[in-house]
Formats: sequence, C-alpha cells, structure tokens
Amino acid sequence: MTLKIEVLVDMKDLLNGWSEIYLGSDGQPRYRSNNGLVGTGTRITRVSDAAVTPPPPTPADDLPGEALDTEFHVMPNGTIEAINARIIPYPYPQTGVYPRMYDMVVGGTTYTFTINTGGHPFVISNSIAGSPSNAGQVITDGVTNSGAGSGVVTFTPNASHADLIYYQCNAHLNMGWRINLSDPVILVGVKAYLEGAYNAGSPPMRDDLRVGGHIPATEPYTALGYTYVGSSGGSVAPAVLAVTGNDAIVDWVVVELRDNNTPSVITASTAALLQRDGDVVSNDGTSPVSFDVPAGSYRVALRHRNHLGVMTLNGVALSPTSTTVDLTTVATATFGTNATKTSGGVQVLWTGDGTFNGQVKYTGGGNDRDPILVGVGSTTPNNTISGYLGTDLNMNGTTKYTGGGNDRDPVLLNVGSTTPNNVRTQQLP
Ligand SMILES: [Ca+2]
Ligand SMILES: [Ca+2]
Ligand SMILES: [Ca+2]
Repeated sequence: MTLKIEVLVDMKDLLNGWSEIYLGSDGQPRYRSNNGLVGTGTRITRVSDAAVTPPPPTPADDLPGEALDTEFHVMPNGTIEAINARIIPYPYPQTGVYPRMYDMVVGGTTYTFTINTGGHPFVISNSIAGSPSNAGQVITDGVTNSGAGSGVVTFTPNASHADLIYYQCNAHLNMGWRINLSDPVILVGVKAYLEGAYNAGSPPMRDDLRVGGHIPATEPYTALGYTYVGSSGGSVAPAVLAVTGNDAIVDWVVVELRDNNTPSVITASTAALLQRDGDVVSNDGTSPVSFDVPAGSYRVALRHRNHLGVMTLNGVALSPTSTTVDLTTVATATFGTNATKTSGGVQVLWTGDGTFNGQVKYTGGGNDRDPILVGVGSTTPNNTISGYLGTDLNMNGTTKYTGGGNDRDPVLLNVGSTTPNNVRTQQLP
C-alpha cells in the first residue's frame, strides 16, 4: 500500500500540532482538527490500498461507524474529545498510557507525506517533545527528505523502529503526534537440515557447536559481509543456547523473503536459529520467524554460512498465521537444479562452502579446501583447531584437514570425488 498524506500548515494547531488524520470505513481519508473541524478528501489522498488486508477492526477501538485503519494523532485542545468511541479526559498527558488506537502503520510499507508546512520542518522522531528536546531523536533510517517544510517525505518502517514513534515539527515543542507501528505481520516456519550437522538417516541434527559453546551471541552473517534487508541481525540470549534435546540450537541461519516475480530481489531477510529437528525459529529460540512486510506470496530462501543456500521454486502465501516451508522434503520444489542433496531419504543443504561465496570448490583459486589447510597450519596439516569457524564443514566444533572426520573430504565429495575440478554452485537467482 502507498498511503499519501498531505500535512498542511493550516491543519495544525500552534500549540497542539497537526490534526488527526484517519481513514474511514469507506476507505476515504478524513481529518479533524483540535477546534472540531472535520473534513474529508482533498488534503489527504489514499493512493492505493490494493495490497492491504487490514486486520479485522475491533468495534471498541473504532470511531462510531468507522473502521479505522490508519491514524495520526495530535494533542487535543481544551475540550473533551471522543476518540475510538471512548471519552478521553483532557488534557492528555504527553506520555503515558492511552487508549489503544488501531495500529495500522505497517512495517515494510512506504508512507508518503506531502509536506507544506512553511517553517515547520517535518521529521519522524523517537521523542514526543519536539524541538529542542527532539535533538538526537530524529529518525532517518527509512525516511527520505527528513526535515522538509515542503515537498515529499517518505517513511518506510522496518523492524529496527520502535513500536511507538512520532511525527514532529523539528522547530517547535509539542507539535506532532504518535505513530503506532504494527507488529510483524508475516510468520514463516522453515524446516531444513544442514548436511554438515546431519548424520544420514539418523535425525535430529547434531548440536556440537552449541555443546562446545561455540555459537556466538550475535548473528555471524553481518561479519561475513551479508547485508540484511529490513532488519538488523540480532542476538541470542544464553538461556536459549542452554536448551537441550530436539529443539536445541544447531546454528545461526538467514531466512530471506524474495519477490515472487523477481526472485533475485530480497524483499526482507533476517537472522534466525536452526533447531536440531530442523525448525528455523526466531532469536527467542521457539517462535516462528517474523517479517514486517505485507501478507502475500514470497519465495522463501534459507542461507547458511558454510552450506549452499536454497530457495523455494514457487511463491509461498505468507500471512500472520505461520506457514510451514519444509525444505527437507522433495515435495517442496526448489529453484534451480539439485539445490539440495538427498541424504538418508531427506533433503539437506549442501555443505562445503566454507568461504560463503555460493560455491563449493575443491581446486583452483578461491577454493574451499585451502582455507582448511591454512587454518590448521600449512606446514602442520595434521593439526586441528577448534571454534566457530567457516572451515568446520561437518559442524563438530573442530577444523581438521586430514584423517577421519576431516572437513576437507566433504568438499571433494560434493563436487564429485572423481571430478575434483567441478564446482558446485548455489541455486539462488
Ligand atoms: Ca522443533
Ligand atoms: Ca566457496
Ligand atoms: Ca569439523
């Protein structure tokens, strides 16, 4: 959805800020100012809402006769005002608990503000106070043209924004009001096995990295050069890594939602955790992975730091109800050819990409074998080293070049034992 909102200087109250803007049950925008002025249409334009499926309205939260789905509020003036069918005593405190407004500013959606406020620069802020207390509180992440007094400001909320933020005049106190950001609206329950941690035919996966205390508290992919879309990585609490059994954590992974029509485009991505039984969960260790994007069809991709990533061939309809995407079965078609490996009757992600470049390569420049040897020491090939290392391709906490259970053989095996010059390439567009 694109929601276009015009913020005009004559719609604000000098003491109390811009007027309240909301959408009525007929989908038409309305505004009302602190002096009781109610208007429709001309100043507020909803460009398109074709992609939006609003959550069902809660009658108690609605204005009489209205199914609100977007509201921007300003401080009221000196009277009692009914908002969402409740009588709210005046004056409002500037902070504190308010009757819950309908939260419909959705992460991942771009909102367009057309600004014509003269000397009142328009910003999105973490503070309700406004200038000068607004200093350092202005949000620029996801905002274009912040501070404009005229022209267009766009705001695309993402997961790094707080649930409650504000739009503000950046030159005056108390001119602005709150924006409620909705909670993540998409849940996805990916299931997958990593070959390196999987003993063929005998699930669940091993959690040797966790047992050895090697899994880092902060996701590792940023450090490997991966750039998240719409999220900022994350960390895991020690208690989550203390869980044992089938839901014990095997490693960090990345879940990507890709554009269904142009699957080379990553719409959103986030760090997540993989359990021994294959469940990919959020950083709390148990919940499905969530994204701040509208419901719809997405290709779902899974990445791992030393395995080849994989993506569904088809779009998956995702919604606030978690949808399972089981990459362990051939029944879930995947993009490309042999995107996963069959092992013990299930599909597993190919191990061997210790360099995280999308290729498993045994010989030649940029191969995945040499870093193993370099890691243990080029002149001491029988040496082993332990830790959270990309070169630990069988995910047992140790990097080993020679002898039983080494990390070199999986590279050769996955390019083809008799074709060591082959390169196996990740099947992602
Ligand atoms: Ca599980
Ligand atoms: Ca590689
Ligand atoms: Ca190893």
